[in-house]
Amino acid sequence: MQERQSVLVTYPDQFCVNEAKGLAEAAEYIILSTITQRFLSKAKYGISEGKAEKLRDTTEETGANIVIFDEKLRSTQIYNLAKLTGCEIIDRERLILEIFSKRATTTEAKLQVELAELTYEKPRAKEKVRLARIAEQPGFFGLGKYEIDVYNQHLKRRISKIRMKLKHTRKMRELHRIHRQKMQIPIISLAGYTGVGKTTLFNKLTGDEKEIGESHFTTLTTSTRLVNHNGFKILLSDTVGFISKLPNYMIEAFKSTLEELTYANQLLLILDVSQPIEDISKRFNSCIDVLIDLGVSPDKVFLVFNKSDMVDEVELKSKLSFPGVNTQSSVFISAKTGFGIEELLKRIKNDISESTKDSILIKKHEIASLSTLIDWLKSQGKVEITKQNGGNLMLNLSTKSWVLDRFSKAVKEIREKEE
Ligand SMILES: Nc1nc2c(ncn2[C@@H]2O[C@H](COP(=O)(O)OP(=O)(O)OP(=O)(O)O)[C@@H](O)[C@H]2O)c(=O)[nH]1
Ligand SMILES: [Mg+2]
Repeated sequence: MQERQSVLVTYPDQFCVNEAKGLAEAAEYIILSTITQRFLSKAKYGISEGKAEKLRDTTEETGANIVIFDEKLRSTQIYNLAKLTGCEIIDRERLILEIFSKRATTTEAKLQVELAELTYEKPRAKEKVRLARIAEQPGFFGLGKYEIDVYNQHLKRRISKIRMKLKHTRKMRELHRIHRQKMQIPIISLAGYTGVGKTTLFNKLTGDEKEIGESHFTTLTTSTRLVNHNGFKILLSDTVGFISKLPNYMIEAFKSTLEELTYANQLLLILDVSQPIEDISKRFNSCIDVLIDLGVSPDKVFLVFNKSDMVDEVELKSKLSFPGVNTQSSVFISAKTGFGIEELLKRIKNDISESTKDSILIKKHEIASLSTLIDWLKSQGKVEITKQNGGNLMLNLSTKSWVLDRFSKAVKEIREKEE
């Protein structure tokens, strides 16, 4: 396919080169050559003028007609690069959007991708129209006859329409979630970088046959299934994968999908142990950043080192020594061969059933809406209730950590609704 032949521009760092190549391949581009530079944020071309000339020469020599630029570019920079090289320019965000768009299968995922695409487009629209006017070839960026306000109006209307539709799917998710919470079973979510094996593990534990894939972003929607392991029941959720430097508006667009993570009683953060330790460490940090952004408490995170079958025992141990890792809360597994799965389930069970103590004050007017949950709490552990002056209740609890977590969330939700 002649038209997908590209030259990649990225940072001189193996992690960045590998990641960008992975993304480009997932979007079905063939990379003919790679050019690197330490800074990709120069005003005119992103890269320096000298490098830009080298890029032009390389595209000519290789016959590539696409440049993949592993950073966010402004429209003027895209325009300048396109003019210099005669190639189509795809920046990092555009590349991720292309993959998302290829992978989206459900209605919700399609809407989320379209919202991300329009949000990408919005700040660029004005500049594009200006450039279209001064461009030598009319219709550059396909915008020639559009007037700025007409185009902006169109974008705005479409964005608000999609937001409305997503609100509806979010409501549906909320109903499902309330239903799941009523089942009084702990919820465990799988999170992690794209391609680390979340869906493979999900399939292994649930017996499901969800699509797994070698390239990035195979899963774009969350699915939840019941796992019954010798009477120990959990609800397991598989989620969309992360990538470094994921722009905020993309997280925003996928919020209702990612929001599921904040309702989990425990989060299994999956890492790919077959990668170099520097890469594992970088991916670990970018996942933790996204989780913190979403409001997930780091003490709920349990680390799972997957793909152990690809690494020997001595090397495995050495993969643990990067900052931020709590080796107590981690386990080695292979979702493919089943190695370590029993141990993982045992650890989940122990962690989730660990007994915790806490005191929670319930205000008088909250008692009615919480009475069913208080009854459930009593059935799950020790609850001492002291009535205070004014009719408030002080609950002294000693119960499983996930039960306490579920109860605290219900109290928080009631309080947020009141505000
Ligand atoms: N050798 C080996 N390969 C694995 C293991 N687990 C997963 N894989 C492979 O890793 C690739 C990615 O697996 P997925 O389960 O699709 O990864 P994912 O985390 O769900 O990826 P996204 O949906 O893109 O976020 C596939 O080619 C799997 O066969 C494992 O334990 N060992
Ligand atoms: Mg997946």
